[in-house]
Amino acid sequence: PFVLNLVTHPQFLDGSVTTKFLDETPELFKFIPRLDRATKLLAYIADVIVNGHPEVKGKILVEFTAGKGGTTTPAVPALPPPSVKPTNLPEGTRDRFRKLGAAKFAEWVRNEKRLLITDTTMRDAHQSLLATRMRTFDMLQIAPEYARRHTDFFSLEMWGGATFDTSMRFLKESPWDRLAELRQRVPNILFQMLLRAASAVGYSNYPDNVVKAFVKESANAGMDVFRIFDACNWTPNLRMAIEAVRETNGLAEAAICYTGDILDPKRDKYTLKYFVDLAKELVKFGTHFLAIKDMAGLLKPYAARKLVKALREEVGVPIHFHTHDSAGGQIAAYMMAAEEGVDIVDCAFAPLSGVTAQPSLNALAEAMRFHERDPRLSFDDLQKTAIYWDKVRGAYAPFEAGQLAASADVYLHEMPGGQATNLMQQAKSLGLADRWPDVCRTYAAVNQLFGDIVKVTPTSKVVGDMALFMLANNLTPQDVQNPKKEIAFPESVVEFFEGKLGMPPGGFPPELQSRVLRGKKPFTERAGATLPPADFEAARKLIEPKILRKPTDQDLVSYLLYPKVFLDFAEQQNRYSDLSVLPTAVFFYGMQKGEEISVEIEPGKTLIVRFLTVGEPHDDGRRSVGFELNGQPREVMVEDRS
Ligand code: BTN
Ligand code: 3PY
Ligand code: ZN
Repeated sequence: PFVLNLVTHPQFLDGSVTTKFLDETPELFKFIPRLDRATKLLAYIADVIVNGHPEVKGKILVEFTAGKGGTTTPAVPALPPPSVKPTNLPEGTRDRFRKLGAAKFAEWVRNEKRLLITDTTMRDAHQSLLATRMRTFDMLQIAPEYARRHTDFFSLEMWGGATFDTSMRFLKESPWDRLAELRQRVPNILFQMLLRAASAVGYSNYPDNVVKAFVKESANAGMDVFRIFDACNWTPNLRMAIEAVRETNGLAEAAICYTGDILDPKRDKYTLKYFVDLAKELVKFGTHFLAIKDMAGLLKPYAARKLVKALREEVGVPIHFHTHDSAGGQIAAYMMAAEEGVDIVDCAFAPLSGVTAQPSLNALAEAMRFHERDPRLSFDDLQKTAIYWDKVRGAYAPFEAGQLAASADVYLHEMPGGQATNLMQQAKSLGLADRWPDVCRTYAAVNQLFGDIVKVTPTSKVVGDMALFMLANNLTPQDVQNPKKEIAFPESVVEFFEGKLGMPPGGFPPELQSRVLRGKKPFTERAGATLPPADFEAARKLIEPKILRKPTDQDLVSYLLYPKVFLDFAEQQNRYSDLSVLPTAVFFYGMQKGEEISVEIEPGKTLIVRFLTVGEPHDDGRRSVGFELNGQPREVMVEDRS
């Protein structure tokens, strides 16, 4: 069943093929087998069985239980319930928002006595603890339970930030499908995402029309609350993004990114006044809600009290406080903030909470019980969901950060919680894994070299890249400043000093800037307004033959944000079909001999897959892998690259 790509090519079909076409369209000769989904999935599973998954190679699932046929089966959570449209669900915040509209809904939030809670488990928590590797599969299983049990939550943060590219890059699954599938199962609770202002969900500023298209597609796909931050707290970028969200029917929640220490009289760059003035600007730009984004967990309890009190006096919109528990004391910050009238706080379910992630939702709900701001969440309901997440975490052991406990070190390096595990993976890939303490120290030194900046994606990545670069090349801070030393700065560092990520408070340190730029002219205005707008129609034509189907608007946006990541992902999708339907243990570890799984490839269409055996290598280096598919024997040939 191999079909020559030419005859299915859109330009062939519409008759616009010329002889030059063959030369200009090399993808015609990448033969993607036209197979059915079952065969494609078996090919994937067989490949992982023979070669292992590159990301977890050498690791096996620790926990095994006795399985069928006297063999062992990985202890994976139960299969998802059939995807039926939920009915008779309790009313949640999304229903209320839709009924009231943005202004009245914000008023309702302001008038709530209860401290409201956002659950970050499906975004920030796994980004911060498991290098962003949580798969859609594990979210979908519990999603219907959320729609029934957790309708008192303010929102679920389940999208955006680093989860957009990593889902395609590492998990080979579509972020858009994740959003749609979750939306279908949870129609009643607000969904929330993290939007990096002019960087959308990327690592550098994009032309405005790309950011606008991304926001529009996200809102169309069911996103409600857009938490918008700029990595330099730069208001022109924040304003553009707030306006983009206000053009949709979503809620804009612009953020002040907290850094420094407002209680420390010696740190006078990021003062209480700085943050309050910034917040007032955001309200002027029309943000519906205000977020305090404490991405590194530096807003200590008494500082939180002081900041929330001051903001409460100066701004009328609801205030939503986000922190990371890296040092271990942040539940106290939430309680202080609650006393001063903060409206909403971000927590993660206990099994995915603490350390570089958010404070524990289960703990906070109990800490506040019987207080006048008691969130009034059912203990039992919270425990049931916690038990589920506890099982899920086990399958991701290879992605654990390595930081087992909270550490006050964060007050020195100020690294965002969402960056820690990802930077650790980056360090590992450069062979610097055992030098983690040096990575942290160098990270702090780079921050000083750069003028004490706000460190959050993408500026935090610039600092991280520079720190790894210095370690890999044995460069000291003195070397970096030494005009006699020739240094080829990493690309991201050059972009930062060009002003392509916005303007840091107080500007760039001039000497280092000219050293990095070597005569290159920095941006004097917003990069997004200066860059040539993306040509959507040209991009559409370009990618259609590469992805072998008509691009959707979502495809187009993915491509414009991440050209290579998207095309690689589309290729994998054509080769293996939608891999998000596989249980996580199977996706990463393959199957055990004799193990049987059922895979729902679409509602009502289920495959029963049983793995039998792997054959000896043939002369051509391939092995045959034997399965039973819905009771029928099936054999798959796989190249042994192990
Ligand atoms: C990566 O690219 O590092 C992770 C992607 C996973 C690739 C899977 S693993 C099994 C199968 N065989 C391949 O060569 N690619 C896919
Ligand atoms: C992200 O941008 O992904 C973040 O989590 C920043 O805190
Ligand atoms: Zn965060």
